[in-house]
Amino acid sequence: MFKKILVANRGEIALRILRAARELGIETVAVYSEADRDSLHVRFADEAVCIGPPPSSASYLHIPRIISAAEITAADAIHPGYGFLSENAHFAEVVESCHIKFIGPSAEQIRRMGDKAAARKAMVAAGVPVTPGSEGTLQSPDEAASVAAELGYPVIIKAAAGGGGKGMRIATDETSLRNGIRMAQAEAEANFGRGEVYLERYVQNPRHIEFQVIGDRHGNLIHLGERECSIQRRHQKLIEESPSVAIDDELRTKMGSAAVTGAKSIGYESCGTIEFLLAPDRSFYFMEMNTRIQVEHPVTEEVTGYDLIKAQIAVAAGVELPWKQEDVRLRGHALECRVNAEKPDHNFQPSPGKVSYVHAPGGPGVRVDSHLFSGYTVPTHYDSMVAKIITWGRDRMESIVRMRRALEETVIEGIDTTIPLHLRILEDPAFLNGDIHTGYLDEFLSLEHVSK
Ligand code: MV4
Repeated sequence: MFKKILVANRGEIALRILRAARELGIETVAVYSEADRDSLHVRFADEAVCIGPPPSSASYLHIPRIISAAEITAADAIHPGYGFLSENAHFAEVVESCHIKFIGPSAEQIRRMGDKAAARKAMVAAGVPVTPGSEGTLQSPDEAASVAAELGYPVIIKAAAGGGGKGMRIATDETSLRNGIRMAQAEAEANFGRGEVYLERYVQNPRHIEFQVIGDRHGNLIHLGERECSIQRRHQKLIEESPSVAIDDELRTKMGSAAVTGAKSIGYESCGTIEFLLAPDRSFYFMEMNTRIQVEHPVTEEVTGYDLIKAQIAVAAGVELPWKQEDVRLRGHALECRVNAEKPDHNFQPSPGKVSYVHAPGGPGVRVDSHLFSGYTVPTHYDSMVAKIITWGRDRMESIVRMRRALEETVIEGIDTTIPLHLRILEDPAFLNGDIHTGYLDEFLSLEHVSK
C-alpha cells in the first residue's frame, strides 16, 4: 500500500480523499493556492504545500508545481479528485514518469475516452449500443448532409474533443446542419484546439443514466448500479439519485453488463463511469465514459455500502478487487443535493463571500460532504459547489422526506445557495413521480416563472 498520498485538489473532494487515506493509515499531503490558505483540506492533511496564486492555471492546474510538491514531500501517489487535472492524460504520464502512482486509470485509457469519437468507436467494437451516427469524424459538410439524410432529422453535432455538452449543436434540417457544423467546428477549434465533429441521431427527452464501474489490474471489473442524473442545468447536475425509478432489475442487468463489457474492452482500471442516454421506450445508448471519481459518487456508496475512494486507492496500489458482481446489492435509496453558492432566482449568478455562520444537518440517514465552516470565505476563483447533502432511506420517499428535513435544518448565513430551489423541486409532483428527463429542470424553472 502507499505510504503517502498527495491530493491535487481542493474543497470537499480533497477532504473526502484525505478521510479515506487516513482510514487506510496512509500519510497525506495537501496542496493549496493562496486563496485556500485557511481551508479545511490544509488543516486535515499531515503536510501542506502552497502551489501558487489563486487562479487555477497557476495552482491546481499547474503541473510542475504539483509535481514539485510531491517530490519535496516524498509522496508516492497523487490523487487528482475530479475536475482540474483528473482527466488530463499528459498529467497522468508526467506523474508516472516521476515514479509516482497516478490514482486513476492509465494515460492511454484517459486519452482514448477523452476523444469522444474514438470512445464511440471503441464501444461499437465492444458491442455496446450507441446512437445511430457517423462512422467517425466528418470530413466535409456534404458528407454530414448525406449521413444526416440517412439517419433522419433531428441530429446532434458533437465535437470529438468535447464532452459534458461543450461544442454540441442540434440540427433539424439540412440548412441548420450546415450552419451548425461550421459553428460547432469553430467552437471546438477555439475551446479545444481540435475542430473535428461527428453526428448522431438526436434522442428526444432522454434520461441521463450512468453506471459506476471499478476495475483492478488483475482483470476484475464490476458495476455498482446506476445513478439517475437527469436533473441538471447547462450540463451542471443539481440532484442525483440511486437507484433510478426508470430501471428495473432486468434493465439494470442489461445496462450494467453493457457498462462492464465496454469498460473491460479497454482494460479499464480504477473507478469510472459509463454514461448512457435512456430513451422513453427504454432503449439505451452509450454517451461518454468519465475516467475519474465523480461528484455524485456518494449516492452509490450509500446504496452499496462500499467506500469508493478507499477502493480506488487500493486498486491503484495493486490490491485485487475484493468484490464480485454477485456480491453487489443495492439497498434502499439515496439522494444527493448539490448546494452551490449561487442565486437560483437570479439566473444562478455566483454568490461568493464570507459565510458568517454554518450549521450542518444531521440525524438518521444524513451525510454531508462539505468544506464549509463558520467564518469561511467562498473564493471567486473556483467552482461554486460548497456542500453535498446526501440522504439515505429504505425507499425513495423516505430519502426525499429526510432530504427535505435535512435542507430545512441547514443554516448557511452570508451567501445565497441553491437550497431554496432544492426544497421547491422536492415538492414538485413530477419529481415525486420520478417523471424526470434531461429537460426537466429547464421546464420546472420556466413553469415556476409563468405561475409567479
Ligand atoms: C445526446 C443527446 C441526445 N441525443 N446525444 C449532452 C452532454 C453530452 N454528454 C452528450 N449530451 C447529449 N447527447 C444524442 N444522440 C442529448 C444530450 C444532452 C444531455 C445529456 C445528458 C444530460 C443532459 C443533457 C442536456 C442536453 C443534451
